[in-house]
Amino acid sequence: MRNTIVAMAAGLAAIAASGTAMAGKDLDAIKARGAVNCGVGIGTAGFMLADSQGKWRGLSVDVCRAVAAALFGDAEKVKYVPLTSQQRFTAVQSGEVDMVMGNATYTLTRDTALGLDFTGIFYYDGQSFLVPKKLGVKSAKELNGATICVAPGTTTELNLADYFRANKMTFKPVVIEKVDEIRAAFFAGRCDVYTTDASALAATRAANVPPPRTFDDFLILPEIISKEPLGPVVRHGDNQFADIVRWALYAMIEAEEYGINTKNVDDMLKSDNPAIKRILGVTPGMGKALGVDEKWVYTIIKQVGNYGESFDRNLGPESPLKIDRGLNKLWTQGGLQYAPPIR
Ligand SMILES: N[C@@H](CCC(=O)N[C@@H](CS)C(=O)NCC(=O)O)C(=O)O
Repeated sequence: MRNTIVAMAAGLAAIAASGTAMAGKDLDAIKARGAVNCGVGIGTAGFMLADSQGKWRGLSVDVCRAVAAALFGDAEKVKYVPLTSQQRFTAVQSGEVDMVMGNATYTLTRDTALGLDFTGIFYYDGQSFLVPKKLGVKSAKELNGATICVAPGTTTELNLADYFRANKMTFKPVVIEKVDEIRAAFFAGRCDVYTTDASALAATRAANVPPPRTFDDFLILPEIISKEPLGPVVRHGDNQFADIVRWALYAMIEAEEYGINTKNVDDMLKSDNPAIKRILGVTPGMGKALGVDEKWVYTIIKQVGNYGESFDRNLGPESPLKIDRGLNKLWTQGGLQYAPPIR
């Protein structure tokens, strides 16, 4: 017993002296494996979608890639595991995946009772409703008695019940686990309405409408009935891995704030700005504190891009979705995206 205590004290002293974070067993396993196992959705344009070559793309995918860039210097060192809304938290609890980028809403019960940790908010979302225009509905308040398609194990399902109860309306749920089957059911008219996060509705409307119908045959109702702050999820218990996931996302946001992007990151290495020098590891210290290479942010930006670049490419003007930055603008532009300082 006494020896154990002495050994523990020595270990803690060594960690304090080195000034680096303590590696936990999840991080050790990830390093030994040489890749991050990242849980994603089945396929939603702009967030997580495998192209015809099997390459995953999207804003959520880019956060997995940023973590791999920080850890391994290589954004390609990710194994993607497609999961349904029902499977995603069990998969991280059991260790099947190291993290989940499954458009999971950060809530108290998920962050506590499920044994998980949310490490930030990569997209400020809210729940809405998608309807065919021919339904003739302009507001969610006109949905009394509607048949509504919804995924199980989601905040969506709970908010839907709350909203209809609060507005003294009834609905008939059609609960379907796989997102592609939900979309098929909705487009086949098995439900009048599809409800989920507004961003996923925009993706469905832009990328999944079966011809001959088009984007213009559908409408997203104006009501946003909930807060859906979407965050990366890790298992509770390995603080250093959680820190890496947390700061990989913050690095993307911080780089946008400082105007560091994929195209100029090499020139930025010559910047005189002390903050930029710290962020890019020209002035060392940040990498050591996080337990990764000093060039971790440089690598993220070089290989993945900053938050705004990823948003524009996947969800914004350069994508078919054309989603407005809205709440996801930087705080300097009136939005909520705000990274604590890298210092
Ligand atoms: N944000 C909500 C709902 C998120 C959710 O599960 N959505 C699923 C079903 S629409 C999804 O995005 N899946 C994406 C996919 O599988 O591609 C939550 O965390 O419960």
